[in-house]
Amino acid sequence: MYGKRSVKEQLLTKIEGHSAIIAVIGLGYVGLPLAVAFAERGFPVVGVDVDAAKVAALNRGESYVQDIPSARLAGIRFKVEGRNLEPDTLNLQPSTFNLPLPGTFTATTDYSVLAHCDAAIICVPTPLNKTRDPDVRYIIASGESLAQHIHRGMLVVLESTTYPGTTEELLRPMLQQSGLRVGRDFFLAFSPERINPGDPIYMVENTPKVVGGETAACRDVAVALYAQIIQRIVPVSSTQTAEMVKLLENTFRAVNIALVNETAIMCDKLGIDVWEVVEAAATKPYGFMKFTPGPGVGGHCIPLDPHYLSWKLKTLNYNARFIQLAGEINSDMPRYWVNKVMEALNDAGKPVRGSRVLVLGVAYKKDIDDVRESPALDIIELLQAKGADVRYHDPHVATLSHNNHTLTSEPDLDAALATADCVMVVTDHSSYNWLSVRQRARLVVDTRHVL
Ligand code: SAJ
Repeated sequence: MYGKRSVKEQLLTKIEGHSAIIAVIGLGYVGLPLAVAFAERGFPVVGVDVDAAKVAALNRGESYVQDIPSARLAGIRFKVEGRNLEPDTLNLQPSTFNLPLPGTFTATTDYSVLAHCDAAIICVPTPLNKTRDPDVRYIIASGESLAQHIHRGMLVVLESTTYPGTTEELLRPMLQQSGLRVGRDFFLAFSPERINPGDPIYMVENTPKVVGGETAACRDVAVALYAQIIQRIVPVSSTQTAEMVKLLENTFRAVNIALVNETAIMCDKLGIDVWEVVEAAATKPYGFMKFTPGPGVGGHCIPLDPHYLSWKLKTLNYNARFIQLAGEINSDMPRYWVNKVMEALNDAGKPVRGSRVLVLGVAYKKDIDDVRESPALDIIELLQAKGADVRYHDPHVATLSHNNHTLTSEPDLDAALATADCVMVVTDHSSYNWLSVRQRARLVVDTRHVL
C-alpha cells in the first residue's frame, strides 16, 4: 500500500486537521454540549434529531439545554459565505444541504446528511420500558439510519448508557449489512457519557473520557477524535469494557444511596439521628464516601442504568443481587416517608384522609426542573391513594401531570404553608427560605434534613 494511505490514516488526517465533518445524533443534555465542543474546536458539526422543534430552535440560535446558553450557539452559527442563513434554508434536502463550514454547527432532522459525515456520535435516550427492561429502540433507530448512509472511512461511536454487548451484538451487525468491514472500512466504538447537568466544575472538556473500540483501529480513531476536545482519554480494551465502566459508575451510586437509605431506617428504629452519623462518618479522610438519605432516587440515570446491567446478567442466568436490593430499598423510600406523614398527622389527632399535605419540591434533585422518576411522584400518588388533599410547590416546576392527574404549583407559598395540615420537604431547592417554612408550617416532615 506504499503511497496509498489506508482508510484509517485518511480519517485520522481529517480528524487531526479538524476538517472531519462530525454528526451528533440526539441533541439533548448529552449531545448538544458535545456538538458545541467540537464546533468550538473548529470542526464542521451537524446535529441530527427527530424533534423538528429542537432543530428549528437550535438553527435560530436558541438553546434548550441549561448548560449551553444561547450565546454559545451564536458563536458557532452556521454561516455560508460569511452570512447567517435563515433557519428554514438550513433544512434543505441533503443534495442541496449546505454542509456546515469548519467551526460551525447546524441542526437537521434529515438523517441522510450522515452520508456526508466522517464521524457520527449517537447520544440517544436509553429508558426502561413498562416491565423495567431496557428499551433500546432509539439505538436501533439510529443504527438503521446509519446503516443506510454509512460509507468507507466513517467512525460511529455509541455514547448512550446501555448493557455490555450492545455495540458488538446490536449495532455492529446493523452497520455491517452494508458489506463494509468494521476496523478496515469503517470504525465502531463505545464511549460512555459523563455529562453532569448543572455541574459548574466538570464540563465536556475536563471530564476524562473512557473509549473502547470493536478493534484496535476503531479504538485508535475514536481516541484521536475525542482527544481533539477532551483533556484526558482513557482507552480500554473493548466496547463491552467501556459499556461496563459506565454501569459500574452509576450502580455504585444506586447501591450506596440505598445503603444510606437503609441506614436511615435502621437509625430511626434505634432512635439515632442518621444525619449526625453520616456527617461524623464523613470525617473519615480515606475509605469512605458520603451519601445522604432521601425520599428515594429519581432522574434518568441512577434508577435506570443498573437495570440494564441486571437485565443482561439475567440472560446469563445470574441474579445481580446488589442491584435488585438497591432498587427495592430506594423505590420503597416514598412509602417509608408517607408513613412518617401519617404518623405525624396521627400524633396531631388528624387522619390522613381529608388532611391537606403540601409537598415542597417535586424535581428529582435540587435546583433543577426535571421530574423524571422523581420520588415526589410516588409520594403524591401514595398520599392521594390515602385520601389526602395533596398540594405541591416547586419554583422550577409549574405543572405536574402524572397518571392523568395534573397539579399546579401553589401560587402563594406562604398561604400554602399556613393552610397545610402537614408540610413535606421532598426537594431541597436552594431558593427556599427554610426558616420561613419552619415558622409558617404547623407540622413538617423533612426528608432532606434542611430544617
Ligand atoms: N440521591 C440521594 N442521596 C445521595 C445522592 C443522590 O438520595 O447521596 C438521590 C438524588 O436526590 C436523586 C437521585 O439520587 O433523586 C440521583 O441523584 P444523582 O446525584 O446521582 O444525580 P443524577 O441522577 O443527575 O446523576 C448524574 C449521573 N451522571 C451521569 O450519569 C453522567 C451520575 O453518574 C453522577 O454521579 C451524578 O449526576 C452526580 O454526581 O451529580
